[in-house]
Amino acid sequence: MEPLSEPAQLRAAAALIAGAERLVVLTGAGMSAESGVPTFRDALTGLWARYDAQALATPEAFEQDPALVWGWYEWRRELVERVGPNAGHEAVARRDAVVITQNVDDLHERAGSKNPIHLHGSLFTPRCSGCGRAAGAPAVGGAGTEGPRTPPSCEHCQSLVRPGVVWFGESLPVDALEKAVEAAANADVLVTVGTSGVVHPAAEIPQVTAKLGGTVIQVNPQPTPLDPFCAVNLRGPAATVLPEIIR
Ligand code: BJW
Ligand code: ZN
Repeated sequence: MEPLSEPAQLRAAAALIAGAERLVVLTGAGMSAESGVPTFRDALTGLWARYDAQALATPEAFEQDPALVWGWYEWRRELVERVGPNAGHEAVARRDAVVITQNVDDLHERAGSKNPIHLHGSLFTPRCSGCGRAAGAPAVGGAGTEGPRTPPSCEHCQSLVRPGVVWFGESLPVDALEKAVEAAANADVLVTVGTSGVVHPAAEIPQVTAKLGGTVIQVNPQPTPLDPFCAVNLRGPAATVLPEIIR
């Protein structure tokens, strides 16, 4: 079959989404890029340019240097608080869809999506690294400064408070993963947006839909390992493409 032209691909995706009865949207860091949140695998800027995000997002990094890791997450939380959802988040929120996100920001919620499934946790739910109790939401705002910051201690057991995110080697929250897989299995259309598709098990979610006969549409300026599972690959940015295909 001749590859469809770009406008034809956009029209095809829009028609598939308009006709979907059970629509799922799976998002990654590229979804929030145009809001001003750096993607995970982009070179970090400023002070953090010396660090590899993949090396900071581990339990071992927190054990070795809790202030470095806590400072990085506090800097990111404050950055997210200063920005807002983009036209892509808003387009997603206008449709009745199950939103599954790998992002630890809250931009889907702030755009109006109801109960997005957070596979990798949140910047806003710190917890004790010892007893696991919720540590209370961090104070809104902050200096926006870069650099190490000593994490608070748990008021029950004095262990250090850690970010409420899922690091490499840690299990995803069971209920979130179960809900995500169930939604993907039942979806007639799944739109995957702004994820490099290299982190598992999240990367397997589009395959669940494709293998069970659903249609997968991808929105990403770059090719990814998910390309072969996608009926339509739209090579563009989320904030431009999503409003064109979700009407
Ligand atoms: C745009 C755009 C625009 C730019 N518009 N698009 C099977 C095979 C191999 C390995 C494993 C496996 N199963 C488990 C593993 C180990 C590991 C893993 O996957 N490793 C691989 C990297 C090799 N997985 C785990 O450890 C997971 N746990 C687990 O499986 O437990 C059981 C187990 C443990 C050990 C062994 C086996 C089993 C946990 C994974 C947790 C991931 N956590 C992080 C950090 C969260 C906190 C934080 O944010 O700091 O989650 S890592 C990081 O990657 C973050 C992201 O959510 C995640 C995915 O990244 P994402 O969203 O795709 O972002 P990028 O930056 O990679 O890509 C951005 C994309 O956007 C690009 O494609 C751009 O082109 C695009 N883009 N601008 C649209 N405007
Ligand atoms: Zn504790």
